[in-house]
Amino acid sequence: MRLLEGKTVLVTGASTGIGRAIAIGAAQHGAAVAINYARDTAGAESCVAAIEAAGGRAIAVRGDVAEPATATDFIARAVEAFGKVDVMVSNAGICPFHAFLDMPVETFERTMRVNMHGGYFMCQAAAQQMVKQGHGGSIIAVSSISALVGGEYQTHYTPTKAGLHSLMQSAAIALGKHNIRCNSLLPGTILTEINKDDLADREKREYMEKRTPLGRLGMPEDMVGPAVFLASDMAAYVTGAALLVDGGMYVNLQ
Ligand code: NAD
Ligand code: RM4
Repeated sequence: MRLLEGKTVLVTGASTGIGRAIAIGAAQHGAAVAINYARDTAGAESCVAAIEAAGGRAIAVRGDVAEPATATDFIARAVEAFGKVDVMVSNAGICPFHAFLDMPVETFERTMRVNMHGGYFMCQAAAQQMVKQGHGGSIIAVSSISALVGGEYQTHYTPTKAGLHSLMQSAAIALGKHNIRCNSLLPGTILTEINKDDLADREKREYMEKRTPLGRLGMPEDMVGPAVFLASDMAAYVTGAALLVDGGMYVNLQ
C-alpha cells in the first residue's frame, strides 16, 4: 500500500542517516520529496538519484537550517517544483558530544541554533505554507529518546530534543484549527554518523545494545514506517503525540 500518494514531503538534513532513509521511504510510498542538506552535495545528489532510479520525484536544496532564511527558501523551492507542501519532517540535527563543566559556549550555541532554532523556523515556514494552501498537513519533528532521559555528554543536546517535543505540543494547539497535525518522533539509538565516534567505544555500544529489549541498536530504516505513518492520513486523528521508536530501550530500567 502506498500511503503518501499525491503528497509532497519535505525532509531536512537528508543527505545521510535518518533523514535520507525517511526521504527515500516517503518516495517509495508515492510522495514527491524535497530534501534540505547542509554541505554534503554528493550525499544529497545520491539521495535524489536513489529516489529517481525507483521512479520517484525529488529535489535537493542546500541550506543551513540555523538560518531562518533557509526555511523560507526551502519551502519556496519545494512549492516551485511540486506545487505544494503537505508534510514537513524537521530532522536536521547535531550532537557534538562534550562534557558539561567545560562546555564551550560556541558548541552550546551552535547546537541550540541548529537543533532548536532550526526546527522552529522550518516548522513555522511549513505551517505558513500549509495554512495558505488551506488543506491541512502534517509536521513531524525528529526529537529523541533524549527528550525523556539525559546523557552525561549531551547537556547541550537533550534540552533541544525536549524543546522540539514541546514545540510540537504547542504547535498542535496553534494549528489544529487548520487541520495541521504536529507530532514528534523519538528515535532511540540509531546507528548513523551522529554517534559513530561515541559508539566506537565497544563497552558503551555493548551496554546500549544490552539495555535494548529487542537486542540490537536501530538502523535508519527503522524510522521509516513510524515517519510515514505520522505523515499519512492513517494518522488523521493523531496530533500533539510523541512516538518513541527505540526497541524498548527507554522502559528497560531493570
Ligand atoms: P546524521 O548525522 O546522519 O544526520 C544529521 C543530518 O543533519 C546530516 O545529514 C547533517 O548534514 C544534517 N545537518 C546538520 N546540521 C545541519 C544544518 N545546520 N543544516 C542542515 N542540515 C544539517 O545523524 P542522524 O542520526 O540521522 O540524525 C538525524 C536526526 O535524528 C537528528 O536530529 C538527531 O538528533 C536525531 N536523532 C538521532 C538518533 C540516533 O541515535 N542516531 C537518536 C535520536 C534522535
Ligand atoms: C540520540 C540518543 C542517542 C545518541 C544520539 C546522538 O538522541 O541520545 O543515544 O546516540 O542522540
